[in-house]
Amino acid sequence: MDKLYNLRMRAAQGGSHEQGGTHISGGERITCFSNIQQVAMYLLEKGLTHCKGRPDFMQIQLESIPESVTYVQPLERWANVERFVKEGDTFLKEGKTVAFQLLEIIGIPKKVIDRAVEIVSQYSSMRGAVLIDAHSGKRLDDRGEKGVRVSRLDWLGNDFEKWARYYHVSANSRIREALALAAKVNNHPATIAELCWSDDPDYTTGYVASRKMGYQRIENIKTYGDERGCRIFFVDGQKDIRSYINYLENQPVLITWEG
Ligand code: WAQ
Ligand code: MG
Ligand code: MG
Ligand code: MG
Repeated sequence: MDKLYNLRMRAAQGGSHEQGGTHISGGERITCFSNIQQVAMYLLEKGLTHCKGRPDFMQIQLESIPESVTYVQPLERWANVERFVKEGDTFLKEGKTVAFQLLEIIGIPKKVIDRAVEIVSQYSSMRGAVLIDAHSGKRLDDRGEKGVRVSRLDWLGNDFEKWARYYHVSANSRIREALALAAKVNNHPATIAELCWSDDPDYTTGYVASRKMGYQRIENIKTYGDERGCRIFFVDGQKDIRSYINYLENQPVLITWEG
C-alpha cells in the first residue's frame, strides 16, 4: 500500500489554543500523498466556515504515518433512535432523556450519568473528550479544558460513501467523521460507551455509541442555539489509561466496510 499521511487541523479565535484562544474547529484525515492538497483544502474550508465564528489562528499539520495501521469495522448497528411517544402525550420525549436511557441500558450507573450531564453543561469549546470512569464517574485524564483529542483516523478509500449509500444516509462529512471516531474509540476494550453532543449551536443531533448498541443517533439532544457540548468516554478504569490515551491519540486506524 502507498505511504500514508495524517493531516490535522485546529482553529481558534482570540489567539492560539496555547494563548488561551477559544477552540472553533478541528479535524483529522488520513490520506495518500496524491490527495494531500485536496484534503488540506477540505480542512482549511472546515476551519474557515465554522458556525462558531471566524478563527484568527489555524494550524494544519502534516505527518507521515510510520506505524502499522489497524483496520476497524464501523459499529455494527446504525440507528436513528425512535422517540417514545406515550399514548395521549402531546410532546416527544427530549433527546437528552433518550440518551440517558440508552446509557442506563448499556449499564452506566445513574450517578455516573448525572456526572456526565454536569460535565457536558460545563463545556462549550473543548477540543477533545473527557474520560470518566464508567463505575465511579471519576475523571481519568489530566487534560483539563483541552480534553483528549482522538487523531490518526479516517475511512479507507470510498468505504464511507458505500456505507452511506447502503444505509440511505446522506454522505456528509460530519456524519463521516463522527462514525469514524465512534468506531475507533469503541474498538478499544477499555471503552464502555461514548456520549456525544456537538458544541456547535446549530447542530442538535448527538449520539450514544457502544460495541453493544452500535451508533444510536439522537435528534434534538439539545436546543438550537445552545453552545454547550462535548464528548464523554465512559472507560473501564481497571485498564491502563496511559496506553488507552496513546491508542486514541496515536494509533492509526482506518475504517473499512465490506458491504
Ligand atoms: N477527539 C476527541 N474529542 C473530539 C474530537 C476528537 N477528534 N472531535 C470533537 N471532539 C469533542 C470536542 O469536545 C467537541 O467540542 C465535541 O466533541 C463536539 O465536536 O448526525 O459535530 O465536531 O450522526 O462539534 C455528531 C452527530 C456530531 C453526527 C458531532 O461534534 C450525526 C459533532 P463537534
Ligand atoms: Mg470540531
Ligand atoms: Mg468534529
Ligand atoms: Mg464543534
